[in-house]
Amino acid sequence: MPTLAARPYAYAFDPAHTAVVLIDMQRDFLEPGGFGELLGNDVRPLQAIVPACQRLLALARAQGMQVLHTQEAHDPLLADCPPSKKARGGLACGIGDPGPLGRVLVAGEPGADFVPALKPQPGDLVIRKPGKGAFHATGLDAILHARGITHLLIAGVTTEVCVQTTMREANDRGYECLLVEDCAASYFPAFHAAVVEMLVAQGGIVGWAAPLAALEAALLPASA
Ligand code: C5J
Repeated sequence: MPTLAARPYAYAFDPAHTAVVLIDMQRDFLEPGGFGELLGNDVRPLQAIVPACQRLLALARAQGMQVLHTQEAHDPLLADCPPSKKARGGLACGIGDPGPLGRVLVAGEPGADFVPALKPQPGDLVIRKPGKGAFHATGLDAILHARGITHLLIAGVTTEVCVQTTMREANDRGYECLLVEDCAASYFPAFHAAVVEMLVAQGGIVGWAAPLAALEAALLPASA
């Protein structure tokens, strides 16, 4: 069974029972004019992880691991968007409003789509989610159970919001989770670093963390 050097200790996983979960790599979070920038953020730290995420997905597909993308987006009527979420931030152009990338965070709009370099490919799964955690109000748990997935390699944006929330939800449901730390990013690099520390603290209270190179070394020993 592949075992990779991780924190707080080695992480063993069977690729046949492992999914790579790529969180919310959407134009609304990574591109100028999207929800992230409308909230006042600099999107460049998120754009910087795209090449590493491409490598992660290529590795996963080559090893026969399930790839799963999440997408934070609401239905056009915002029936799945709590008024509290829409109101948060007091934005002049917020969720559901017409913005530079179409209606903000609405399914089917340009901003809700994945960045071109990380579009889902045949065989990948896509989970649309209305919340920050990918298990909230979705069929994700049932889908993973049906495929016999027990281990999750988690990546995407943002580390302290949707990535961390999803990893905590998964941990509570019994999944063995590893954050691929250089395939995740925050608008606030200090938040990213702090989250990595808190996930692996106390003996891995939420799970493991390792860089992509450690995963590559475990799966492609010649690259080590
Ligand atoms: C946020 C996310 N930050 N994908 N969403 O609203 O982290």
